[in-house]
Amino acid sequence: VEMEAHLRQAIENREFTLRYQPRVCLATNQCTGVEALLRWQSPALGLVMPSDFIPLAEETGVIVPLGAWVLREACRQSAEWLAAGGGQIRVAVNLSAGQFASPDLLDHILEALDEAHLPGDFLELELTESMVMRQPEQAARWLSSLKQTGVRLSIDDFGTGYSSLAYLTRFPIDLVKIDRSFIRDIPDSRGDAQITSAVIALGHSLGLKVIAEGAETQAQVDFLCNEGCDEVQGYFFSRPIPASEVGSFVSRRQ
Ligand code: G
Ligand code: G
Ligand code: MN
Ligand code: NA
Repeated sequence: VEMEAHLRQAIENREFTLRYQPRVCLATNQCTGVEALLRWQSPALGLVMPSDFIPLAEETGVIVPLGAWVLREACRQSAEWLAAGGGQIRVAVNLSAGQFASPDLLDHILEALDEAHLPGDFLELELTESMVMRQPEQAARWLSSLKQTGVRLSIDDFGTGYSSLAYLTRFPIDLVKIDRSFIRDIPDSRGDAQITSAVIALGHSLGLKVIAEGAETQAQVDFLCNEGCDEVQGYFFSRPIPASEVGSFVSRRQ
């Protein structure tokens, strides 16, 4: 109960910040984008990680205004990088189920892009399989409306959910992100290596870009590179970093 009260106040009190984790293209070695990851610096509770407050934000409905703030802040920041001439990097924002179910989502996206004067294709929305598979017909309509704003759509944590493959062709998805649980034990785990190779091939055969999450070692990156994975996001390249450090990460790789 106490945490809920803090959470409600926290948006107004500007206690949230975003960290950005770079993604690297394996073919060019360049940074193609970053994923925005929310942090709550609470005066009362200290630094709170999303796993400790997103579920509560979902339960209480705070996720809708909080998610709107994340969209606005990520778009504002992305437009700033663009204006600074730091290269064409896209910002990816995680959506949660409560936001995806909210009729206000489309307006929040349009407002965030508009306010930042950011073209839609610099924003990517990360969805999960379970979010879209709960009501597939409705999700299909909703996703095509979102798509018309020019944003990219990706499936996060791919392989951990329903893994119904039908939706990959029925929905206007641009990318899949292989969940880091599959990457962790490659190349040693033959099973995980085979799954990863199969997801890369499947994604490509459907015309999707494939991103691997959570690569921490050179051996993992080498394996992914050999398998033709498009991009990697993981500690091997960078942990999530403050906005102020993104420019130099990007320029070091140009
Ligand atoms: O770095 P990490 O602990 O940030 O993130 C943990 C999880 O929290 C991730 O799986 C991510 O999906 C989720 N998360 C991070 N930022 C956001 C956000 O802005 N919105 C939502 N809905 N989830 C987020
Ligand atoms: O949205 P998603 O569930 O994919 O969130 C990404 C999460 O994965 C964040 O918590 C982020 O900090 C974490 N992460 C990103 N790269 C790595 C990595 O290389 N290793 C580990 N252990 N975690 C990672
Ligand atoms: Mn994500
Ligand atoms: Na993930």
